[in-house]
Amino acid sequence: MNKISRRKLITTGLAATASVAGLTAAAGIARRYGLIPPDHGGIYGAGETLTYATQRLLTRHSLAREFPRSMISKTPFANETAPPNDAFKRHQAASFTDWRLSVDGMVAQPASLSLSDLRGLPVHSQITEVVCEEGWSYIAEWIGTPLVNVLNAVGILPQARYIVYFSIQPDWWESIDMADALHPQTFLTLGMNDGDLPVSFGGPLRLRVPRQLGYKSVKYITRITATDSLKGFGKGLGSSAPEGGYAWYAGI
Ligand SMILES: Nc1nc2c(c(=O)[nH]1)N[C@H]1C(S)=C(S)[C@@H](COP(=O)(O)O)O[C@H]1N2
Ligand SMILES: [Mo]
Repeated sequence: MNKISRRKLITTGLAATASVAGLTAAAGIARRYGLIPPDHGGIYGAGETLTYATQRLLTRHSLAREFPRSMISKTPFANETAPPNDAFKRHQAASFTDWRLSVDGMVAQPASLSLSDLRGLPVHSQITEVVCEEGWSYIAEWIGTPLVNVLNAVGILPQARYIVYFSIQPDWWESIDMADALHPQTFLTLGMNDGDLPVSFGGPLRLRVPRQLGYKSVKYITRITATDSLKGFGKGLGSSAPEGGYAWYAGI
């Protein structure tokens, strides 16, 4: 890309970013974005391409806002309160001892990790906000291991461009690009506010992606896979969100 077109891209993108902030405040961003197929430039709407590209040019390494402990929400809103299905209930009855996270795809060493395997990795915490596309949000402390630790442990291959992640709830699956997958705030989350992660908030295992809207933080994670293309997953739009009319990229 030459200098002028690059500058133009950044400037136009900044305007797009400003309007994205406004739309977030109006809690309509995801719907207004519509479909953003992640891996085919030709299908992107022009504005959506600019926004995603500019986010990645300017804020690839930016951090989601972290809050002081005093701002942790006293009554966080759990979007999901019932155990999701019978398979889940069986795991719950066994205190999640049989819960496994399969890690496969473009990795040198596919793995099947128990919760205690994950607890053996370096544990970090962050106080960040869950922002639902419907307009509500809450702040909590999330405790877990950065996803990058697992990706390093299994030897992520350089061709990998996306991490796709799946819930025990078959309708819930998402994907993120490597900028988010390797980002230090993207956590495989096992704890919340100094306790185990409650079922209502996605326990025993949730992927927290605090730089994006709440729906990217999928609960009850059982599998992650590394891939260079999202074509083979679902309808090929990158996740369940665009299949339901929401944006694949939901940066906040
Ligand atoms: N498996 C699963 N993950 C999910 C959801 C869900 O229903 N099932 N809801 C999503 C949506 S739309 C939001 S806004 C957040 C809500 O997180 P909370 O329940 O902690 O408030 O979880 C996301 N992850
Ligand atoms: Mo949501």
